[in-house]
Amino acid sequence: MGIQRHRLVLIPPPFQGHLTPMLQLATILHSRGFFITVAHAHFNSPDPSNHPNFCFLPLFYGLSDTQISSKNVVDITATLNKKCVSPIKEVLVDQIEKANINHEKIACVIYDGLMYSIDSVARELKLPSIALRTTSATNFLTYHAFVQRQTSGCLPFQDSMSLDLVPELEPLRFKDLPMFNSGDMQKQVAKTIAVRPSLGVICNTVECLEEESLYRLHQVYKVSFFPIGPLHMIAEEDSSSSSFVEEDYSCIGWLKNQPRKSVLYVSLGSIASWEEKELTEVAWGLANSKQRFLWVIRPGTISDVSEWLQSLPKHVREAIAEKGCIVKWAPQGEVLAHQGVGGFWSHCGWNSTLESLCEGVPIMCQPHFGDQRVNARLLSHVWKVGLEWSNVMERDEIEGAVRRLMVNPEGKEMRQKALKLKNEIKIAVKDGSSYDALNRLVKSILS
Ligand code: BUP
Repeated sequence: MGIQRHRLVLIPPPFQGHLTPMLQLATILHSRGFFITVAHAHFNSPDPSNHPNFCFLPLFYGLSDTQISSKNVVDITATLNKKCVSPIKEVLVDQIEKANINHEKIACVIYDGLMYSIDSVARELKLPSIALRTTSATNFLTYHAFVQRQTSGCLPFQDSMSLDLVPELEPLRFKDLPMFNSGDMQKQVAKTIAVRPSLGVICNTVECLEEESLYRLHQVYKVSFFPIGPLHMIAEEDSSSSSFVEEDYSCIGWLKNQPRKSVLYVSLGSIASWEEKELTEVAWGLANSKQRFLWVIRPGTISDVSEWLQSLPKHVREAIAEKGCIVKWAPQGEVLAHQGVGGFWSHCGWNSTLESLCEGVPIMCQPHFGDQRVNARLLSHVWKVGLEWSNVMERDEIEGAVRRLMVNPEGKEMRQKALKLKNEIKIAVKDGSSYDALNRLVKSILS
């Protein structure tokens, strides 16, 4: 009997912002007829009941969830890449044996771009491989530009304050680049771009958003690129959540009672946060702006939210009660799709950026680290749907920026542009560039 089924082994790293797109990719490829195995860190287990057709394999890397939440992504990534090789090899050997017994073929290993060391394991076992990049193509291009400068002896990207444009990455400025200032970080960047996965690279992006960057990446990287995003939108039909945190749906009920496009959704994603002093300024700024808002304050941001709320002056408390809704974790997809939402104050993580673009919601940009500054620059200067403001955490600055986005004509203009982009993305997904790239990808895995 010949091969009856094609199985894919997908390997995400233990970070929520990376696991979510990997599971979305798994969902998409499963709907194209592939059998799916997800090999994940043992403490970072998706709920199997949400994906009854997937085989989940917990891996023991010798790292704990507390180490992962220590926020030092560079160190964690380096350790992860050292520790994952042997358990992943074991899993893959086992999967190959099982596949032989079950008349299956391991058609491809799909690993997150952060887990570059998996590529050599796949090669050793003669398995085709693909890397999934969960950040923007433009961000990936900054890695290349950095390494190119290093190897050609040009001035490295070192001035994180400079407003000068980076010639090879316009309209990015030096200030917008991810920081590559530690030796360890530089090594990680070099390693991640050195691998050439045999079948190519999947990008969670859309051609109409990053055509130029995708073209340039293809030129320098010389492997196939598959811009099949936005993954969350293509995987939408399977609406099961991959979140580990319980979503608070009470805010959807609250949103129903708010006028159209009147609410600012405030969230810094799953890692970045404000300190207590800054939270107080945000509360004042939002209250003084007189706008409606839905605010995510994640557990751990502050020791006691009710106590902190009680410490605020009466008029701020009243404004929050009257115009605001605070939750610990929101069903973000539904929130952004809700007609009551007219703006998003965001840290500009790539997932949040795409989720907002797909719903035509303009963004008040407050990038914190990594690729978020690149995304913020794309939002404000390329797609022109992002508000660039001082990012100074003082109540008057905040009030001014909120009013610019929610009330002023410039916000309205951004909302119109965002709606236009939303439509372009919809077309790309339905029968345009993302649809074509997905077909190309499937063909390439099966060939
Ligand atoms: Br907070 C929050 N609900 O309340 P990013 C986040 N999310 O669904 P990251 C919720 O988490 P970086 C909440 O929809 C998005 O898919 C949100 O991913 C979801 O940022 C995800 O935006 C957050 O990529 O930082 O992972 O916090 O990716 O920049 O390292």
